[in-house]
Amino acid sequence: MPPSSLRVVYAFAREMHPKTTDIFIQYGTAGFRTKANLLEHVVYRMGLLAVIRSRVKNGRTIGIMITASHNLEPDNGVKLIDPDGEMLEQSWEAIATKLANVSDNDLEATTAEIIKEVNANMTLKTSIFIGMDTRYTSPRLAQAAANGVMALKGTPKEFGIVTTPMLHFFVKCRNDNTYGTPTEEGYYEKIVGAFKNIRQKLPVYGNYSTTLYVDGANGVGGKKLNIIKKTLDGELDLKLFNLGGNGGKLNLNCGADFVKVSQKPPVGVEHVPMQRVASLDGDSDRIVYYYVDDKDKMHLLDGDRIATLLASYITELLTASEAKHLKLGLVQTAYANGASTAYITQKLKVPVTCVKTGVKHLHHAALSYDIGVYFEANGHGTVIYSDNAKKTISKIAEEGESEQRKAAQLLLNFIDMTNETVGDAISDLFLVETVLCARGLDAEQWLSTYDDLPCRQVKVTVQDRNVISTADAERVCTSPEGLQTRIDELVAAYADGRAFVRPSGTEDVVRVYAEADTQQSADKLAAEVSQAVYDLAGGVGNRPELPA
Ligand code: 16G
Ligand code: MG
Repeated sequence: MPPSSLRVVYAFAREMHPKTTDIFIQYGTAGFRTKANLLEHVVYRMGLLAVIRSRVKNGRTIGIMITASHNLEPDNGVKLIDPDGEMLEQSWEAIATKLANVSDNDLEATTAEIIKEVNANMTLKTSIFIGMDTRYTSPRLAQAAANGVMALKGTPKEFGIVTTPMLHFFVKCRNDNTYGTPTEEGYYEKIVGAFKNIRQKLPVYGNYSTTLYVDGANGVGGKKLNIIKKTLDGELDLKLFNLGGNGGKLNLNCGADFVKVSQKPPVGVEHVPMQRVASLDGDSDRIVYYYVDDKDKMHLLDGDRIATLLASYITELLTASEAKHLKLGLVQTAYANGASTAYITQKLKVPVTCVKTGVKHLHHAALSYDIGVYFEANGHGTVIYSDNAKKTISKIAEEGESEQRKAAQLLLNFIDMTNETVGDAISDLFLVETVLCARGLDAEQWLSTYDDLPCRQVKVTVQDRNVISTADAERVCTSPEGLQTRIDELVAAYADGRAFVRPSGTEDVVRVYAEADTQQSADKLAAEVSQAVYDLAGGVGNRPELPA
């Protein structure tokens, strides 16, 4: 397409979605994310980019999701979904950043330049899927995205309010119809259908109870579970809280991120001692569990716990179906509790890979196994199965001996219940419930599998967080000079001590993580490392204090 036919790109931009700020914005770990009122031009431009990306991919469908996940209501964000339902290819992040930041006057020329650079065939037909979370700023941004798509003669298809993982699923199904039907009904049919199917084969026994409380973070996940709930015939008794009504604010003192980081139960959830609660985040791609014991102490079952639960059950089914040659591996980040890694490698004998924070890194590493289980401690994760694994398991399900067949059939249901494109709180919830039911476990028994090391996460504000560089999956800090040496000295003073620092990809802060043999030590170590960051990396505001 010659640049002259891109006039409309500029006209749309100038008249409807002008760039009103000079603040530089970067496509980060999970797309662009900032105050909603700074995003309209960015989202419009991502509409343009989605069409270009689709045309580079032979007209295959690309997704645009409007969400700021677990951030509070005033924020919003946008990310692109690639044809197989995965995150946007990393090399395109710089292109997205460039397009988002040029002036309106340069937009037409930059768009033309990008089209040329990536060699997109602009005559191809293309449809772009658009979804959004429940924020009040989302509809307006979704419209800007659709306008961007239309400016380059793509066809937008809007799904309205959906969870982020649903949109990933729709994109995958649209480009590969063997995976499922690209509609909300298609999603329920596959994932919830598989759960109901497996529940017929696994009677409730032992300490497992079908009552599950859910903290919906006042976001989209709870609303969707409310739809699903009506179709569950006693297989699971969902009691839903924080559904967005009654003045509940999105992610405010509730949701998976709040529960994980503050290690406190969310507001708005009825308190029943020992009751298992699943807490989702605002766009429903994270889930953690917790319960409060009869002494009012909260016990967290985070992404590490879910990963180990799923990995051990899949291993059990692989052994029973005699498909042991399929290589199962687990992918974690530096945030994984040291005790979980020890348990996985030493007890489960499952290999572990550690990668940088961010789903795309985990997903990528998981692809190297026949069956890759990946989870961030924050509750984002899923399981992915290679074609070879699926074929092998299907064959055993048909041709194996009776016991092998049974296990392989359960495994096939398990695969269907999994949203393999990305971490999915709803899919993960059904997977966890299946394993707990199959093993007759209550939350306390699940927790007793191994003992977490106490840990603490804190943030430090510095002038420029990019002065912090890391290596070795973020476990070593390579700049500023002297910081790692200081961290090593501090860590050495604690039993089971471990600490690392990294610049956040979603907030203008440096994150500090510490663990040690007692909570007091973990808190103290985190505070000491924070002081080191403050001193050596240009801290601003009050110097972090040591606990009394
Ligand atoms: C985003 C990432 C998540 C990561 C988090 C880290 C996706 C879909 N989400 O939420 O994986 O754990 O960022 O945030 O990639 P941070 O860089 O601010 O610590
Ligand atoms: Mg999220």
